[in-house]
Amino acid sequence: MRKLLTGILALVLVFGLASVDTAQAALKGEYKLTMNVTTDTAWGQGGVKFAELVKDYTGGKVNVKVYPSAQLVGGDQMRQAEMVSSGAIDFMLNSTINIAPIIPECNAFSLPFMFPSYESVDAVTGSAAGQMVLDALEKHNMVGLAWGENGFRELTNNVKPVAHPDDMKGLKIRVVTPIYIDIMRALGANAIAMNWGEVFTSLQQGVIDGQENPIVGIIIPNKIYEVQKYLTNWHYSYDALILAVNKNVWESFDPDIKEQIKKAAVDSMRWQVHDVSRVGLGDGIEFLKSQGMTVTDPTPEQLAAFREMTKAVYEKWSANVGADIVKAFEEAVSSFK
Ligand code: X2X
Repeated sequence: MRKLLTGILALVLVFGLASVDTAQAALKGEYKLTMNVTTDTAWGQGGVKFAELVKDYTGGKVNVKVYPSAQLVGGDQMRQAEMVSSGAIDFMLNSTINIAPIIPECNAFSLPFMFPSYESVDAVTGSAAGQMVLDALEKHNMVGLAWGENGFRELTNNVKPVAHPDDMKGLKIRVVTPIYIDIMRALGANAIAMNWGEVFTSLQQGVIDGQENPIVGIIIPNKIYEVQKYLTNWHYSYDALILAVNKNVWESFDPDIKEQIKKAAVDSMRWQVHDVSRVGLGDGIEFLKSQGMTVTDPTPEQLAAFREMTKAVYEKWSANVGADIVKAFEEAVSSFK
């Protein structure tokens, strides 16, 4: 009897330890998260917050390390999604713009003048329309955990105030993705494709005249006002962020860890959108003026002219995105106009 009990105890111990071992072996010492911006941008702060909350909610079991400034991809921001898809990188906090070359559904956010307000953005990201984009990630071996925000992209340049498409003729504007190249060309500008990491120096050296990016998210933290004189507050395109993870990495987590990481994603991104990105827009514009920038708010008629000139681009790229997603976006947007 004693022998039997000892035997059972030994078995329990061996199997007990083995199962603890496998659970722990499944966790890596470090999970890499890529971003192509610095940690002091609104976007970057969201990535840092996510890593902190993951550590907190998993009781230190999961360690996410943030790699900013596209350092894991040699500065090539478009490669991040591909590397998370293949598993070479675990997590990304990435712009839909940078994901779109492999997942065209992401271009739905970049369609010119799609969103009139933040409410209309939230109507998309908080509904089945946004879910359609996240589902598209799954087909590429990634799981979308939460939406973050880079923001409405505003135009800056060094040549003249831009209030109407006529003002854009010949301006050399840096963009990063094919849909924006088409938009800039439709408006008469010369579009130049370039990674974000090279933009500040190129503006400084006059290689380009202008660029487009969100005010609070990017223009202020990157001191773009030091090398740009004019800003056009035209909300021509909205830039959403997706916090995503490689699917095999995701499946390797047990249900408790999944729940804790999902909560860290939702909480950190809610904070990033509502307490960082959307705070201080009015002050931000005043700040840019105090730094010597001239800020132009196009009139409704001028905005209509921009919209009219980019209509063909909207139609062309809708086919690339997929008619069903564009329709779902348009319906969500019009419910909140
Ligand atoms: O490259 C840009 O303009 C940036 C930083 O906004 C993106 O990554 C899309």
